[in-house]
Amino acid sequence: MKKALITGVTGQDGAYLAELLLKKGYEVHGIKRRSSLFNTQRIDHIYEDPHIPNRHLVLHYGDLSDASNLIRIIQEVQPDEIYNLGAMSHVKVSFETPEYTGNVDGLGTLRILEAVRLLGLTNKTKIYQASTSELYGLVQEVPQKENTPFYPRSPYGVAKLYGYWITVNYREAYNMYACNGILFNHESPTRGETFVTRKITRAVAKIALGLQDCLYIGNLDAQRDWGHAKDYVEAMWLMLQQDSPEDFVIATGITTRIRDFIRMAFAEVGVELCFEGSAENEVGVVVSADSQWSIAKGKTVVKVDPQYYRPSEVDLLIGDATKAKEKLGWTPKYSLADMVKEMVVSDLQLFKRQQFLKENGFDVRNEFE
Ligand code: NDP
Ligand code: GDR
Repeated sequence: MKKALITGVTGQDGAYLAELLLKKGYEVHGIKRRSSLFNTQRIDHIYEDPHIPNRHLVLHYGDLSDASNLIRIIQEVQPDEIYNLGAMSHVKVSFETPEYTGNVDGLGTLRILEAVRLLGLTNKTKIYQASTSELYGLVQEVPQKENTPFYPRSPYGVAKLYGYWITVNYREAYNMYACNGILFNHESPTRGETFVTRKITRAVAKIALGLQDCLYIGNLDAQRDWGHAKDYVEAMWLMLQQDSPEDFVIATGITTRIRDFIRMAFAEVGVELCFEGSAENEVGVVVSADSQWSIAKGKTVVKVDPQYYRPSEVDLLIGDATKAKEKLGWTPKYSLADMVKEMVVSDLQLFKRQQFLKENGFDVRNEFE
């Protein structure tokens, strides 16, 4: 039985990847952080009680800022594959916590590589590094591919640039099987609530149910190449099943503006939106609405709030995944429309449940907000 170790197993991708690897018959080990409240909601459905013998999913407390902890876990597990997905992954937040982000996202990657090297596992353990389209930053070329020059635009992007190059360096210097997946944005119903897609689908659901008035949003003009996390974790696994390690772009090749994602999400509840005004004064107004929901024609349901702007922005991402298609046989299965529908339906369900519980006298403050 192959053993995999996933850092960031409690995150969006970690949870989908753990599920995939369990299905493939792996023994999966995950590193989770200690937190004052439970943080394992995304993997609760695959969790196994520690009293069960021969468990397939084993969780270890750890942190990418703690080298001795990582060395101990890797020594104990002796993994065949490590997926380094742990990170402070929010671009806007990285401007507020730049040093921490550098430590975890940049040096954290080095700590994993160095642990494998020091433990003499370079011939056994393959390493996947979660690199990102944020490396491209200021547009140099579109669509972006493996050899497009990097120009990161945030402390997050710069930290990930270190992670990218240290992975390449360990591969070349020590002949390790280490590779970078340069993944473009990917989303799902379990996407973190403060990333723009999930923020939008949650707001659409709450507005439709009469639980929220308005969606406050930042830059409406940014363009992103959005795929589905389920498709993208498949690509991570494929990258570690090759004869030799290489870096791959994973993307859909289609880019969409934030304002169009908003339109698509509102359309899922039968609302047609038009945008009026410009820049900081732009608003989204209801042109027509399905009478099933609490949304009135003429109502302003989207407002720009400059507090969500970034000090420096990545304007346009669109990826060329031809290499992944040719060498890994990877293509995305989900369309953006499928994904938007799935996310809105899932958030509607979540908040209908909240509404039902509230109406029946239960306190749901910590459960959904
Ligand atoms: P999430 O933010 O959903 O998950 C991040 C994970 O990292 C969580 O499990 C989090 O733990 C964990 N983590 C955070 N800080 C530390 C730390 N100091 N030590 C150990 N673990 C830590 O991100 P995604 O699942 O979306 O992304 C996975 C990886 O892929 C990240 O590295 C991200 O930067 C990268 N990436 C993501 C893309 C995307 O569009 N989703 C695109 C390209 C790259 P906790 O649950 O406790 O917060
Ligand atoms: P991104 O994702 O920065 O691309 O990083 P995010 O969803 O946060 O932003 C995408 C774009 O939307 C614009 N935007 C807003 N973003 C947020 N979060 N909140 C808002 O209110 C808002 N309004 C407009 C942003 O300015 C940006 O242009 C994600 C993360 O998963 C990274 O970890 C990963 O590496 C990259 O994707 C690829």
